[in-house]
Amino acid sequence: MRVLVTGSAGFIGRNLIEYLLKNTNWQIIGMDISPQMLSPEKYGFGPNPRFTPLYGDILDRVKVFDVCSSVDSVIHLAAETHNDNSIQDPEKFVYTNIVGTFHLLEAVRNFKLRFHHISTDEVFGDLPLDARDKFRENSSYNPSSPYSASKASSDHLVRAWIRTYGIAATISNCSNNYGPFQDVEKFIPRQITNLLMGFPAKIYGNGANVRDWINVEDHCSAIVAILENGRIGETYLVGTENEYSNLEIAHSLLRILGLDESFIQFVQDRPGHDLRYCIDNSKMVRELSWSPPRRDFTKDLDCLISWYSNNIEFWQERKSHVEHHYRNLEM
Ligand code: TDX
Repeated sequence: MRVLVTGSAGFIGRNLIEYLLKNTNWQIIGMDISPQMLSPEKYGFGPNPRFTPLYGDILDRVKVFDVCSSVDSVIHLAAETHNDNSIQDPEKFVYTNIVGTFHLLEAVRNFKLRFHHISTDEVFGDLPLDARDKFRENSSYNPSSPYSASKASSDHLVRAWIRTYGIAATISNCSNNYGPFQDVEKFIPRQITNLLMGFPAKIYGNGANVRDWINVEDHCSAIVAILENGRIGETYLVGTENEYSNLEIAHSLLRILGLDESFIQFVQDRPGHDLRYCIDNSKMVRELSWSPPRRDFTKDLDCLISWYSNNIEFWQERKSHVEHHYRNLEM
């Protein structure tokens, strides 16, 4: 099988490429807008005859059609993904996440490809902090931020293309991922790199907001399970019911690093900040026998701290840019 992965140089993309090379025999084309990621060496696992990195923007319809003409399947990861950026500058999110997905859907329809759309649990809005509710495949769409609204829109396009044009597509909505290569604008890498540099962890509001954290490798195994055995037209929710508040995570990082409370700084809250996300993954388990390994989250955080301290070249330059931006927002 020849598979196109869009957004291959992003956090989940890089981890997915590595996972696919290890766990399948597929030929993989990775398309991304990051020009420096054209060299396979940059991917951290060296050149591989089964992997071809390509430069390309999903907003370039001609390029999308050209690349899609030579593959059997598409895993669509390319997206603008950071909520805080979407609040400052929503336009890119509308174009990349909605129009970009539209271009891919048209190419998939034209070449009759198998399509898997990667989405987020945020499309369902948020859950109250004090309840045991979870998101399920039939939960109503109720996005809060420009980012989640753009992802919800892209999901609706995929559903419409399935129903109207009969494309062979599936959708997954996943919870918050953690793992190597995540950008330092996101919560866990931001706090790890702050603490490694001697700065405090920056906690929005009172830190009570809860996320359901999944190891990115488990997300990758779920994607393969859906692509191989998922029912066409279906949506699958992916998560591991690993709920922590932001403050709990910050405290775990402090404990691992042997730092005290003075390394926590509460800052201005995110406008419209979603309270809690949590996924009911029983459809994945029941239908696809998906069973991620049991993980020790504290141990995983410890490994991640080691990864960021051993891979400073991955984040150092980007960190000053990101923190400059956050300073302007007082966050
Ligand atoms: O410095 C911070 N301090 C802080 O308290 C940052 C960057 C975040 N936060 C909070 C906001 C959230 O409650 O931490 C939580 C996680 O924040 P993000 O890493 O920005 O993720 P989130 O907003 O939950 O969205 C994520 O999950 C769904 C991803 O960014 C999305 O791409 C994914 O689709």
